[in-house]
Order: sequence, then structure tokens, then C-alpha cells
Amino acid sequence: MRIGVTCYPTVGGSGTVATELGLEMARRGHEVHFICYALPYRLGRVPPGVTFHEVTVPAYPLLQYPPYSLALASEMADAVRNHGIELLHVHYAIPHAISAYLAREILGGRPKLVVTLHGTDITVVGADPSFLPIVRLGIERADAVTAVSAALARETHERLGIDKPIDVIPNFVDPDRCDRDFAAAHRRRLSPDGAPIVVHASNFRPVKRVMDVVEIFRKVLERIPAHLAMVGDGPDRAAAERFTREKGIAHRVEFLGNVSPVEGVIGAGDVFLLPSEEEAFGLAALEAMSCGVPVVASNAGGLPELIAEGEGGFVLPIGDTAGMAARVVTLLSDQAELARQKELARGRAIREFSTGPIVDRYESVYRRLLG
Ligand code: GMT
Repeated sequence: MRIGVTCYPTVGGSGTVATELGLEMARRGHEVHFICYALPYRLGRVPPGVTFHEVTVPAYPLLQYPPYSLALASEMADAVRNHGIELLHVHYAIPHAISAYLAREILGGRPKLVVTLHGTDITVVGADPSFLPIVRLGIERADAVTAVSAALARETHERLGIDKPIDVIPNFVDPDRCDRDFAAAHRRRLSPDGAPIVVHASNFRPVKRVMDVVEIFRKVLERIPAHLAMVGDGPDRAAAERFTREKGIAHRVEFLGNVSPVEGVIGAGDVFLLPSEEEAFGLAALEAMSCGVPVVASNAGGLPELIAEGEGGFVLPIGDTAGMAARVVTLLSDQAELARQKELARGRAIREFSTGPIVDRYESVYRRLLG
């Protein structure tokens, strides 16, 4: 198959899923064309069969808002025409679903369109009344729509008032990306005194409730010594850093920014925290589990689909910082149980969310459309 892939190239779960999926398709012998405004951050070593098409957005004094969606549609149409692309798979509905729809209009009805919904394209940005009609159009005109959890599929049906079937295909992970030696080196650096390490990784946006992370950790420190590693960057980082200084716990907390490979630091932890307000799936939590790090999370969105209670993870109500802190303390206080939860976390990640079987499900969506 000749497949075009569009995603946001910046650090984040949707870009990771899109890139790893495209790379795996290329390994399976398909021809894959990434059509993005920059090289996806996760692309790394490019295998044969992968091509990159850069979307350049024209600048002109009149254009206060450079028309990315239109430039993308033109680049998509060009790539399809010149390379015989049979299917465009776009990740994140806004504006990618509409750009793909426009490209197909330009070309008079081909190629097939697949839209994967990742989360805030429906729950936050897509829910804005100014975007809702256009998101609905993009979804309705796609040949297939996938969502990363049943919760997100349900929410899409409810918020958009559509009854189009949505294939639920969860995020996936390659457990071999966990490098134990690399993680051990991070562990020595993060915890010179050998105290347990709590980890959080996100884009530090309001939906992640980063202030809950530092508050949970503050409560943990009242009971046991520990360290907190904060991976990633975003708008709420400064407030979280300030909080740790004001509460006198900054010496126990390290803000690492965006690091690569992220599994290197996540894998150094003993517990991963994800107390999000919204979370369609929670790829970072899956990455933690795959490295044998149990997760304490909120019950937002698709997190209860990823986390089976007591099987390497625990979910609590959104905002229950006391409950989450108590769960972390319980875990870290019982070495035998912690070791068991680490095993269970990795086992579940490998059994339910390994790359191969999940990519099979995307491949069968493609085959269903192309025959
Ligand atoms: O939606 C976002 O805020 C960003 C997006 C991303 O690009 O990382 O995250 C979403 O997609 C991931 C990959 O499918 C999911 O694992 C995340 O749960 C989801 N984030 C939210 O729903 C907040």
C-alpha cells in the first residue's frame, strides 16, 4: 500500500503513535509518505520506503494567520498525485481531517481518508463551538475513523452528535525501547541516596493537572523520603517549579524538560503519576508500564481502559490528591508488593499493547478500505 501520514511533528503522544505506526508499516513493506510541517521528532533512523514531504506555509504581510490547513491540503494533493498515494491517514482531527478532505476534493475523490482521534482534538479544542461544525464535517467525510479509546469514541459520538462507526485502536508500545542500563544511570543521578523515585511525564498543559503531581508528591514526602522526576515541558511548568520552592521541597524534585528517549528517565522510576483532567489514552503511562513502572492515575477518559486496577496500576477520582498520595506511599512502603506490581505493569503492557498486534488492527482498517 502507498500511505500518506500527517501528524503534528512536535513531542507528544499523537506524533509518537503516528510516526511509530508509519515506521512499522514501512517495515512491513508498505510505502510511507510523511506530510508534515517539520520532520516528526520521533522519526530517528528512517528505514527504506519512508519519504518526507515538508509543508511550507507561505508568509505574506496580508496573512496575519498563515493558512497552514490550506498549505497542508495542497502538499497532500501534490504528494498523492505524484506518488500514487492510495490512502491518507491523518492524526489529530484539527485541522488535518479537513485538509485531507480538501486534498481529496482537489483530486476528484481519491485517495481514501483515515482520521485518528487522539483526545483534545475532540475533548478540548474540538469541543469549542467555533470548531465543532468543521470537526464534525472532517469526521463525517472520512472513510474510516479510529479513536485511541472507547471513552474517546463515546465522547465523539455524544459531543458531535454523529453515529458514524469508530474503530477503537489503543496506543501501543515497543517494550524493547526500555534500556535498563540507561535507566539505571538516570536512577543513580536522580536518587543518590537510594530513596524511591516518583516520575511524571507530560506536556505540562492544564489538562495534565501538573499542580496535582507536585501536591501528591508533597503529601508523599510527609510520610516517606523520595524523589520526583518531572519530564516534559509546557505552560504549567513554571507554576509547578514555584510550588516546589515555596513548599521547601525543591531539593527533592528535578525538572528535566523534554528528554530523549523518554523511556530512559521514566524507566528509572518506581511509580509513575498521571492525575489528568482529560486523558484519551495516556501513552506516557503505557510507556512507564512497559518499563516495569506501576502507575497511579486519575480515572479520566481512557485511563481505566489502559490500567487494570491492581495489575501494575491504580486509578482514583480526578483531583483526589490525598488518595493518590496514600496509594503511592502504600506501594513504596512494601518492597515485595512493589516488585510484584512492577512485573504486573510490564506484563500487561506487553500482553495487551505491544506494537505488532495493534499495528495489525490499523493495517486491517487500511485493507478494508483499499480492498
Ligand atoms: O491531545 C493532546 O493534548 C495531545 C495528544 C498528543 O499529541 O500527545 O495527546 C493525546 O494523544 C495521545 C496519543 O494517542 C494519548 O495517549 C493522550 O492520552 C491524548 N491526550 C489527551 O487526551 C489529553
